[in-house]
Amino acid sequence: MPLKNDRYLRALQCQPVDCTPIWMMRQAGRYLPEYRHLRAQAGDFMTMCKTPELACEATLQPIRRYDLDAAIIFSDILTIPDAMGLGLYFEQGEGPKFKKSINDISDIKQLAIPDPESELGYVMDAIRLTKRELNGKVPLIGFSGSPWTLATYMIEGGSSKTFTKIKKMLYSDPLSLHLLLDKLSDSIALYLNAQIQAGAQSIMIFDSWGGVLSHTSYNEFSLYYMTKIISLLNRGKKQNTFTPDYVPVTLFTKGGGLWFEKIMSSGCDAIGVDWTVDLSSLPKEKVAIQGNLDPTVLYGNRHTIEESANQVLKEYGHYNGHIFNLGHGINQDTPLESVDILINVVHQRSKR
Ligand code: 1CP
Repeated sequence: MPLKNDRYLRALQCQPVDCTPIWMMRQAGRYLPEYRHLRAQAGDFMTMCKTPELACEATLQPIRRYDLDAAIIFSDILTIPDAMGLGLYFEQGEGPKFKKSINDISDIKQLAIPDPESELGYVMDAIRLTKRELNGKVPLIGFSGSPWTLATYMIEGGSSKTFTKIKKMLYSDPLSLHLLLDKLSDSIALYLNAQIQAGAQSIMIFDSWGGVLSHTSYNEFSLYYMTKIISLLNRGKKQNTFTPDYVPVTLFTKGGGLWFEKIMSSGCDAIGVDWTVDLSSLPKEKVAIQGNLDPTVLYGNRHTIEESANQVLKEYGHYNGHIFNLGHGINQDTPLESVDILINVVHQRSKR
């Protein structure tokens, strides 16, 4: 069915838009009372991910409440390691954890590449259902974590602040780490192509922890594999005019602002940037740019939110190819009205 609102897809192709599109990373989540209610009914987070009706409902919640220009399928980046047999679970008030973690080459050799339609079929079912329910209101984004970011959770056994175990492997046994990243890249390419096949209209790769690498390790252990994945995706053909069926890829390395030029060489269509980057310093209209308001600005009053959003628009708003977003996920204690204020100011002040 034709899209009623395609400004997000147009901006991703650096085509002119009526105003700047906006969506927010983690827009489906705990800051929404209706999400907390749904989550309490479901019992646990993975039940939500694995039940297409619940995942669809969580995806639609922010779209009903706010004038957002894109929906992102409700799921998690850790579905792949879970399907590889590591046993993902969440403990009350804590981050993700794995029952089994990856310690050495023998653990890595045992990992199988999941078949997306059977082992991760719940994600494809959620995409198909959500596409039907959206009925063309806004485009649907599919996503995956980057190989490096998934490997951090698999080797650390969960979230980390220091990344000691994976860095120990990187410097003492790099060949083993490369084997893991290679298997993850194959798994991710299959997974993302299945999401495209199921109806995802754009793809986002979250390299949330790429920024903890040195600049040389970033090339070798993160960007290299994301580039490979991008080359394997069935995106269709990009043309000089807006192509509604083309599936653009956004690459987001948190903390990767200094590496913008080399991220461009990955072949991605858009680059996500965090709030440390001055958008006016970036190359113009060569690749689309997603970002980059500090999510904590949303704790400020109306004036602060409007001025901060305006600053971002001043830095890049005159060029084609800007998707307004936060520089990272929205915080769970964000006031609901702040989100409305932000969306309205972005749409109004960016009118062409
Ligand atoms: O208690 C709960 O209800 C769980 C909280 C939660 C939610 C709402 C988790 C656990 N994941 C999600 C959904 C989610 N995760 C989405 C849904 C779509 C949307 O954006 O609205 C997406 C895209 C993700 C992606 C994700 N998961 C990332 C990449 C983006 C980022 O923020 O950097 C990462 C790193 C994860 C791992 C993860 N899953 C959940 C949490 C709390 C975390 C972060 C843990 C950590 O900080 O290490």
